[in-house]
Amino acid sequence: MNINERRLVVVSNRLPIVIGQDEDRWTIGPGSGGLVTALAPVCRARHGLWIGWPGCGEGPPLDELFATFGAEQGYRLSAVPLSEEEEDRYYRGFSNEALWPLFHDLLGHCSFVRENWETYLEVNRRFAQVVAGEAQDNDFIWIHDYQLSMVGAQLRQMGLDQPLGFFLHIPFPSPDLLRRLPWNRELLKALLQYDLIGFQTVRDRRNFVNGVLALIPDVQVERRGRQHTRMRVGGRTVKVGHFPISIDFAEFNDLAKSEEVSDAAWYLHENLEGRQVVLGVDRLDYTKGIPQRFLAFERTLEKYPELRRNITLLQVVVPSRTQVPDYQNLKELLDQIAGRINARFGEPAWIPIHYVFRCLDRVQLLAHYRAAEIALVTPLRDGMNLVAKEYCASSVEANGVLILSEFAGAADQLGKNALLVNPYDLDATADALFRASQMPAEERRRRMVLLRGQVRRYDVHRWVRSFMSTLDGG
Ligand code: GDG
Repeated sequence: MNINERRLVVVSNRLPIVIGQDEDRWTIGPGSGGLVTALAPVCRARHGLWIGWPGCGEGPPLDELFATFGAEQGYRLSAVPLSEEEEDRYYRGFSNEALWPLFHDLLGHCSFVRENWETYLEVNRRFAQVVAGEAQDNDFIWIHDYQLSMVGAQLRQMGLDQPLGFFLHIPFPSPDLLRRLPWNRELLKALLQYDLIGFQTVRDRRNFVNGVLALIPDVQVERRGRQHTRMRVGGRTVKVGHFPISIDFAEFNDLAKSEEVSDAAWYLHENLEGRQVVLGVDRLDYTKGIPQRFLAFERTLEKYPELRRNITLLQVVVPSRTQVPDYQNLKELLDQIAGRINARFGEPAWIPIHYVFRCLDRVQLLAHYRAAEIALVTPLRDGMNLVAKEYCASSVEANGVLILSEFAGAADQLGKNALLVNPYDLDATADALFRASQMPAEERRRRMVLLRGQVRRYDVHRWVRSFMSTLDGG
């Protein structure tokens, strides 16, 4: 059966929803974040099913809310409930304090606890049970991200033989780093149970293949192609490919042009008194390099005093993983650094860093993208980074400059026309900021037109098609 005729079942840690309460009425709406932004349009187009943890306890009437959501959004939801202890060990403990930092090359943030690993296995088995309960013969089951790496292996054990795909949204570490994980072989063997394993970049794909060859005996590379590598494992063929995720370009482009966004962008700029706006937008996360970004901005003001009063850093930080201690510490650190820099350089009529700690609605987010002359996207390490692509898609006048970390997956595609920086190099980042602030209009335009063309051509729909056709093809 052709993959396109199959029903799409997406499995991810969190369902793509936000449940809230309006007086005594429960409400449900679509969530935010990289994965949701990318997959919701695909699920909608294919009338699919999305399975995941609803992110709440037993209070809300899920059946009723899911029916409302299905009618509004055009795809169905199915919940995997988790107890508080499971959430703590599987999600906070193993996913976010072991895999997340290890896979982002930040070994110092890792803690490897056996009980957390065991709960991770157990919760992955529970996800597999819910998937098995919902599965039909004609499904294509697409599992997402590091929280659910073992679900495919569990499904195989339960006897399911539908095509299984896995996509890792975050980077995959080098074999040297992977060796640090006490359960590295179990993890690799489980991943090899999928039919197709997708990574964001060539480098992640190469790290995985090299990790398998170094740690798992009796696996052969059958063929190394441009788009994917075929590996032979216990009589089966597993494809390992790279598929840079993207956004719905047309959706961003259209909304960015709307009157609502144009007006909001104009007001935002007026409030900052016409100064050049440098924008940062990130989830609160130590991988995003926000403290280093503040320090690079400080270095810019030291090194290029002519920019003082003429430039403002507008940093939006979306609250995230607030239960994890490293994230609480990060929030305090950011308050401290921004406060110190503003006290050092600020004047009655000029605040160097405007730092907002909340989630913006979509119109405001796009207004921020449109209002900013420069986007400063400088993660220490990032699977892809959709903010970089959204900024380009929203720069409808093609006059923005993108400064991008060389350690974001997005650098592979956008590096040629962005200004690439090493976020640990404060001087180089300061120089890039200065260069961006002085860049002549025609150079800004030339670069941004090419960036927009790149994001338009390789949009999220192409990402899905390319993943599926690789699974289907030879
Ligand atoms: C993971 C990987 C990979 C941000 N602030 C607001 C807001 N956002 C939305 C953005 C964007 C998303 O959140 C962030 O996506 P990123 O790609 O930057 O980062 P992660 O959340 O870490 O995502 C990443 C991604 O998965 C996809 O594979 O690119 O590397 O880490 O879409 O628009 N949305 C709203 N208000 C905000 O204030 N509404």
